[in-house]
Amino acid sequence: MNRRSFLKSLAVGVVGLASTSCVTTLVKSAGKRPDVLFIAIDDMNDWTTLFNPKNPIKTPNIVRLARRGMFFSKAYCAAPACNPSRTAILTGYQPTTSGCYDNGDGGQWWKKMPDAVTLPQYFRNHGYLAKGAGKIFHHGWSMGDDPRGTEHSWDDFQKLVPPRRVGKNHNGYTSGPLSDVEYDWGEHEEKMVDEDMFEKVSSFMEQKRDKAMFLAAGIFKPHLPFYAPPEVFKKYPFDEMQLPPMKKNDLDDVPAIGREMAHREHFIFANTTAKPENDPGSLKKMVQCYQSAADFADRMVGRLLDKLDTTGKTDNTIIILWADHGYHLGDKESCVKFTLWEKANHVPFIIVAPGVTKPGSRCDRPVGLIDIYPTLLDLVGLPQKKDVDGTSLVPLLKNPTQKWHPALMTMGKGNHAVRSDRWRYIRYSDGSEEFYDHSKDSWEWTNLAGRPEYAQVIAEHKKWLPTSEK
Ligand SMILES: [Ca+2]
Repeated sequence: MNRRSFLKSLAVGVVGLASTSCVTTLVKSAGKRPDVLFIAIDDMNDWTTLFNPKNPIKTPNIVRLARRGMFFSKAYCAAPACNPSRTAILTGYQPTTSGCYDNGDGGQWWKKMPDAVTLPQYFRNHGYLAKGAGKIFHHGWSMGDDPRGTEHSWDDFQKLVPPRRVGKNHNGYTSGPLSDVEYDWGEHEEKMVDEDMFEKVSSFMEQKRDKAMFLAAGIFKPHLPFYAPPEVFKKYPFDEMQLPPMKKNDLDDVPAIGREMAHREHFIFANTTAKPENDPGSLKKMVQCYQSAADFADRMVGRLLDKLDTTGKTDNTIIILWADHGYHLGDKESCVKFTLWEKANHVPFIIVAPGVTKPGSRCDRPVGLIDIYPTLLDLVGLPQKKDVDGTSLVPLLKNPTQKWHPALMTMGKGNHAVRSDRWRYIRYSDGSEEFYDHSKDSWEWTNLAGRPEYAQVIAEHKKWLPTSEK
């Protein structure tokens, strides 16, 4: 039995057919199938007030959304990079199934799976309109659109180019990679591209239609360049700012492949930590700009919700919000994603399903964004697509404390992390390992792999590693 069929048998065994009744209620009471508002955020980590009111990044609008439905406090991407994470969500296949592991040429999913039926495409095939704008698919090849062409996934889609600064960078670097606009950060006085996204999505909401709609809103922030309008920065006074805790020699107990992952694009960490704190190019300044860019993304979520509420369709709209992966902000000597640690993989994830989710509910079971595809089909009452890797989360929407399986993350072939309620187990392609106890080590400072007292619990986690990889 491969991992996929094992997961399926487990899901059926554990959850039975518990989901059927609530879904039927939703569909029937609606009179027609519900709309879906699908909100994607780029590179937003868990250092926000959604996870803890004491966290420094203020996300009141995402908190407001969570109050309407269920917040998954332990949600994980399939892969900590834009393209493989989004490919997994939108095709339903883990990187180990699709062979799409990274943002490079090998991640061109449409070459490996030209006939993949994407999530919006599946909705269209079943009578929905599918529209969207901004970064839904990875922006690199297609500006957020289906790289095979709009017509494969959408009735209408607005491609958008991430923000570009004309003229001098704000971070003060005049040479080297950090002088490239893609790595810039600072106050941005021009219109943000996410405002164009919002305007387009708003216009889609206003259009008259007979069919139910799958509507995708792809927010580019907080992804680099870390830009936000000046007024947002006022919420994050530089003198009151904190940096993530950083343990000296944190990587000493990390295997070589883990250190290599942490040091991908190491020039950001190396350059920013060499600058004095009050320099525009310092780590502290960069983190302030990330916070502001994440705050700006939250404002976009607020505008989308307010707009939806004006249409009168909120009660018949499933809202799903996710970020494609997390982000390191100097912790683990890293200022990017691309690692198998908690900070690069732990993401905001909320589902609001009228008639199914209880307002203000919370699920603490580890779940994967790979589960979005079957979950949405389940919620709107469409037939399941049988070959996808995830399992519907509707049973957890009904009973958030029920038994569930761990979440799986992959960074490059052969490198995986398994996250259970309490533990994170990492195994790299050379067989080296890490193991962390989240009940007392949320920043993953102490690698427990190799200690005999954990051998049995590590063995339990190993069972969830993929048994075959494309
Ligand atoms: Ca991303």
